Amino acid sequence: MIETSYKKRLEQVKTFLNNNDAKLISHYYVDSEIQRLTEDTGGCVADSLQMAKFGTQQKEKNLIIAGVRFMGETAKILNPEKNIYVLDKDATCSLDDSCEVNSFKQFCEKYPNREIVVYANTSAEVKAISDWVVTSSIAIPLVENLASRGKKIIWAPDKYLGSYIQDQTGIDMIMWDGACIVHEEYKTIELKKLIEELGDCEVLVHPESPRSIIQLADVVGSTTKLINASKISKSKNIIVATEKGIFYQMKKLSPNKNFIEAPTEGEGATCKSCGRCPWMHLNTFDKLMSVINQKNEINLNEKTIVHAKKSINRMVEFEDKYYQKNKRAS
Ligand code: CIZ
Repeated sequence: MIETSYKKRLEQVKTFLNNNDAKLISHYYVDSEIQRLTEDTGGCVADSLQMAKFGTQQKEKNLIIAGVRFMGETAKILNPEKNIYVLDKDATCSLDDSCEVNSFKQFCEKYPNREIVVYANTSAEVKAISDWVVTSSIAIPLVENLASRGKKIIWAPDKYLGSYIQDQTGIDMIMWDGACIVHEEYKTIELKKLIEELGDCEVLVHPESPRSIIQLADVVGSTTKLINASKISKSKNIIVATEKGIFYQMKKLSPNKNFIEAPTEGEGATCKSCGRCPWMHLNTFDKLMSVINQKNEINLNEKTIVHAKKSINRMVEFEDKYYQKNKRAS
């Protein structure tokens, strides 16, 4: 029954995308049905950088981004000639929201001799006043490279990812005070108890989590790194501390493993947070089927695109060189 209704929806989406010269691109954190529809229509499910890169290689005029607003903006910055649509413009991100461009500009002006490095989870305007954009997949090598050249940095907006980068690279860092509302919820004592209870288990943690959670991890890394780690892990039980949309990819790769959410409910808590991003949840089938309209289109001014593109492209070039070098070395 479920498969029949999925097949029906898949046909509807295929027809819709064909009729509108459109491609669907989704993040690992959206609901499994949207991820599946994306894969089955020749789109791409990935992290924010790979989503944007995939967009640059498509012939379709319209790109539909299932994720949150900054992902749509990044797609627009890298594909200004295309029409970019998001399923819901209210799908934001607590990190992006914490870093309003004028306040951030004033903050940066206090430290004129520092490189400004911002996480991908920021607005196009914040990216436009920054020197570098990084995703969690490339943050450590890129910042290590800056440190080796004697640079000091301003980091925004995620204080937890920032302190993880600082711990790993030793770089001198001034930090913005932002956090992801999902990752901030993981509970240390409860995670320790769960690890003890399970015995044979592996703990995968995204570095947007607090340091005390990272300290309990077997693997720390970006969404892509955690998915790969879940695949090669020898453990039957995998505890995952990141948005649960990612379980879809992990289960697909390892159907016989148990994937367990890291606890978000503290001792004596009267309510439980769900380890789910409320904005990623806004990406639904119904919204997909009516996405192509002005209300959902991402528009950015040209100056913002030009400046933001410069700092994104610096990361992309760094990433390409970094992986080429490491492939040669391996
Ligand atoms: O850059 C991304 O897609 C995010 C938000 C996380 C990650 O680790 O990939």
